[in-house]
Amino acid sequence: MSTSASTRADAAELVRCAAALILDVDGTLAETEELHRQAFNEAFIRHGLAWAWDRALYKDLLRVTGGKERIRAYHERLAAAPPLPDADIAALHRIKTARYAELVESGCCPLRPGVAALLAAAKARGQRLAIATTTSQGNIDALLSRALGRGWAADFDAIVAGDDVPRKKPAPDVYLAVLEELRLAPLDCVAIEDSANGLIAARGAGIPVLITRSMFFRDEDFADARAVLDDLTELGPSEQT
Ligand code: XBP
Ligand code: MG
Repeated sequence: MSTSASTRADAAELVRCAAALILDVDGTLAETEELHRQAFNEAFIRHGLAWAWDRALYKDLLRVTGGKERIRAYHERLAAAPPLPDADIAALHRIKTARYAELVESGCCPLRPGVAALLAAAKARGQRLAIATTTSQGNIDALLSRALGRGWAADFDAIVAGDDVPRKKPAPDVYLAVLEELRLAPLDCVAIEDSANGLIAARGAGIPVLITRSMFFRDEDFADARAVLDDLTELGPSEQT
């Protein structure tokens, strides 16, 4: 998809004028979903389940945010499956999370193009940074410690994960919690997202949204976003210093 010069300019202006950038993680900072998928599949094998999520199925399952919720939703689709108690889902998800951390720590999942430059430019401009994600605090730390170094969290004023709030995206809870921690109004911020569920969550909190299209969500409906880019390098040279 080719992004027009005016969309790129609008996106750059939106980012430059914000007091805070609130960043999604999966799909936005890095293309992590393939690693999540691999970790789910390895957890199923280790748990003795003959389940295998291929890319097409996973794309569909990604409509359900949250790993535990996604496992539950898949199980409910299977007509004659034996019961799967919550404790089994929690155990499966623990195996998945441990495997995901190993995969991320191997260094195979770099930040997406333009992300490091955007973080550096925001810091240089004195903008505040925050994270609003569905995944866990442990997964955020595994990814960003590898990508940005152990002290990465010092640059972020709020880090809110899915299990920190009552409802995961597309509910606005993570974004509302971030706004409260930052003590900023929604229109003073920009949310950077890659999915329709993330867009709905941020818009539900009243925050303007910049979309960076990711592998699994390229063709979603982003009509409610202020701007849609292919990746964050399209913000232009001021973000690339
Ligand atoms: C990301 C997710 C997450 C990951 C898995 O959504 O939906 O569920 O796929 O994470 P978003 P966990 O990028 O919109 O925040 O297994 O840790 O839940
Ligand atoms: Mg995402």
